[in-house]
Amino acid sequence: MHNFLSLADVTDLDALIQAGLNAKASPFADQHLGKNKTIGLLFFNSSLRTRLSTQKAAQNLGLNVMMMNVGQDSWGLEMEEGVLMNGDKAEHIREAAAVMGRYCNILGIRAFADLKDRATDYREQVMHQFARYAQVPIVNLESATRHPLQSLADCITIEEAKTVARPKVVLTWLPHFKPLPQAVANSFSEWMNARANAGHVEFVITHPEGYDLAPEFKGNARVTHNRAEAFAGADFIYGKNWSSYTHYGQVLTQDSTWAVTMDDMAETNNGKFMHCLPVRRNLKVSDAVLDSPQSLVIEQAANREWSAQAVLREILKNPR
Ligand code: AN0
Ligand code: CP
Repeated sequence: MHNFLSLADVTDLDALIQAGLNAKASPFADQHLGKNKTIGLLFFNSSLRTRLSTQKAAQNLGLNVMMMNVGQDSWGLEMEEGVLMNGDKAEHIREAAAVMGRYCNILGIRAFADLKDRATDYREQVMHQFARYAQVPIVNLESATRHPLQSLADCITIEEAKTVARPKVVLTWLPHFKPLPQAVANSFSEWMNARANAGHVEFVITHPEGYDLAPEFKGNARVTHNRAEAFAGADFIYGKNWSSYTHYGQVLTQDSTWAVTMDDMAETNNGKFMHCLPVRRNLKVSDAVLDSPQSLVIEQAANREWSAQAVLREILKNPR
């Protein structure tokens, strides 16, 4: 593996999930791989889990770690080509990425969607410009349209917690008053479609009208607006809010009946509740669900360390 930008960079998903489980069982087995190498973690946006789990994973592999909040600690970066730089951006990505590529053997980047212009967000300019100019492997720490490290942790968590061979996994939209990116839902759908195609899960998406994911992310998933039908017999309920893709970046409804409660969980097959976190309690999901033994959210977040470690290991093992 060179870059880890999306599922397309993964040649063997089963093996990558297993590598995550191996890292969890034996965190320091590959300490030599990162020795005398450096990873730079660049954040255009806030983070708790991604920042700490990726740092931890890198250290488990013997890597040195440098972190920066881009735009806050460094100069604002211009991403467009051929522009007259007389605005608020003091440095161009061409120089910034090239320079950071000299200091680091791997760069991880978090850059959320702006949710203003769909074509701009779905072009994934920040990831592509870094990949183009840094000359070192790039790891997606949540981009405009994807969060693959989260999806890998989700796959690991489902693999560990499943009680049937082919569990029913349901992605359900949750209410929120703020527009959030589609990235987590897009990626989860992309990865679960791959798991479904390989016969490992049954995958269903449920959301209110107007919240369809982009066709390339929805893939072959079954979509229903009938939430009760989706929840019936589910083994995993994966909650996430996202803003509309069709009416781009808009909040079309805040219908509180889409928040997950214990009554909803009672309709499942003693299902587990998953969420990538951060989560707003009682807005998206009740205290009772999050505090019940059915909640996997802490284990899921803990598995972010092992998903990051599996990916960094794969990159370190296969230098181009
Ligand atoms: C972000 C999102 O929805 O993409 C990050 C989730 C990991 N969440 C918020 O902005 C609350
Ligand atoms: N799930 C996740 O990526 O969390 P952070 O935004 O805190 O990194």
